[in-house]
Amino acid sequence: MICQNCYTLLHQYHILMINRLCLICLFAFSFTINSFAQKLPDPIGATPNKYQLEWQDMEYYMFIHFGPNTFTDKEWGHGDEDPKIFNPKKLDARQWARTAKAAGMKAIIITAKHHDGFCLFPSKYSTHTVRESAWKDGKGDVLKELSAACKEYGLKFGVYLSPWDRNHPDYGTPKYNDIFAKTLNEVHTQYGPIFEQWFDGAKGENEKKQDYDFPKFYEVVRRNNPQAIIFSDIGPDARWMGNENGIAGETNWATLNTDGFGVGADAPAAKVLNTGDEGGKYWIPAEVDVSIRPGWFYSAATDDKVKTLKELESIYNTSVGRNSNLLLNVPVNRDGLIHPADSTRLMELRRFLDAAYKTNLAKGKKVTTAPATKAAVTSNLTDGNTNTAWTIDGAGKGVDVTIDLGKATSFNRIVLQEYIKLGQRVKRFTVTYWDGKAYKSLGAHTTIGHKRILSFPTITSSKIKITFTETLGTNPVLSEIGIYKAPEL
Ligand code: FUL
Ligand code: CA
Repeated sequence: MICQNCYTLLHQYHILMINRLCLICLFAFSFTINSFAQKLPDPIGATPNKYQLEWQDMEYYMFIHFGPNTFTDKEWGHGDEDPKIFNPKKLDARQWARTAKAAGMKAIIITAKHHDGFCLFPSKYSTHTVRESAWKDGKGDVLKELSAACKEYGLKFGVYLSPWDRNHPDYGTPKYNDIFAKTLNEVHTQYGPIFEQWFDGAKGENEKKQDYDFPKFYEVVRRNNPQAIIFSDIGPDARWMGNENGIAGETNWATLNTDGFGVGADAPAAKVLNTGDEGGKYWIPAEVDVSIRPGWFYSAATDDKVKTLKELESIYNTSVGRNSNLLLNVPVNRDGLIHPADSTRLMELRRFLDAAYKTNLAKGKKVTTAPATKAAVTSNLTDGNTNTAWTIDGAGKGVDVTIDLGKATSFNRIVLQEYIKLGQRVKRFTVTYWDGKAYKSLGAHTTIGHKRILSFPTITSSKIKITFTETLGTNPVLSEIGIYKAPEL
């Protein structure tokens, strides 16, 4: 027999011992983990904030140009078009969202207001909107329908608004900045959450002068949607990459010096936007905006000019594969639908990308480095997890990373990713492959950043070696290396 008091004491003693044991186990366990864990260097220079990090992981999303231009076959409306012409009788925003989702895109950004001033929502600050159009007897609201459709399909929603406005009577007067800020505020309070605010820097020649109050505009966005990435020629969160052909610089730094520069005519040279600034003061990664057709707006005349799968894959490589996000424009037609010519091509691209990147031939394969690093750490390079990284202590003075595929293997793509949370470092690297007798060149390359895709004709080899010849500050910090065999096009 044991009395109740003794029993309770004994019981408490047991719990105490169990807790102790657990603590000891936990300590031993974390020690084991820590001894394998990679010690990572301090960040270098400008680094992404958490919203930029999430945004860079999105990689690929849809742009939609839609408005009176769709009904007039114009690219730049004059702002004097009769709003009644806007009448997309079969408009189905769910079809757009369904298409984007099936295409593997992560979001949709729509032209809430293009240069002609027409608002795809019934703005209180304009008389040139869907409310004045023939569509749904003026009761329609494209932003409302699209933001709901995006939520339904698990896509993020973003908006393009052109500061340049060829319709608004106050454009060119100090009053306009306030009007534009209020218009923005309507969009950001009624249709959020908004993941990206796209500010277009374009403006025609010999147009009314207007000094934009961008700090005021940014404040509206930050106040209502603090997570939103603000895009313009120079950021502050994401930048234009200098052309509309889908081709980011082969060298592309996510860092840029923007002090003293502005949007539009005051922006840095297109060449600079294309490559970023090595060691630049701010983290402002590039976004590649390009249209699937020759124009930004739909025209029946371009139904047979939708970019080919080969062209789209090339754009994917020169955007996502060059440290940029890809914002692919798919213009909606006069019915208010995505045309089958475009959606067919989007699905072809999806199927291609899925096939190409389904199997990482390097996954779990043996990686060795010179100088040597612990096997437990090099495995971080091929574990399929971008949150685990590899590096070598010390300044970047030539590091080799060799992936042994174990047997002769055919491949035509190599994908490299830097652990950009700690900044962008890689400046130069070369790739070689073992042909059975010697290492042969797969070229000399420059930056990596979030993602770099190297595309080359299929080779068969059992080993590839990547030599980092120049990095900023310390040795490279990489999160993943992938080797793939894409279908031939
Ligand atoms: C440009 C505009 O002028 C085009 O019409 C289009 O909207 C494109 C995305 O940006 O600056
Ligand atoms: Ca990893």
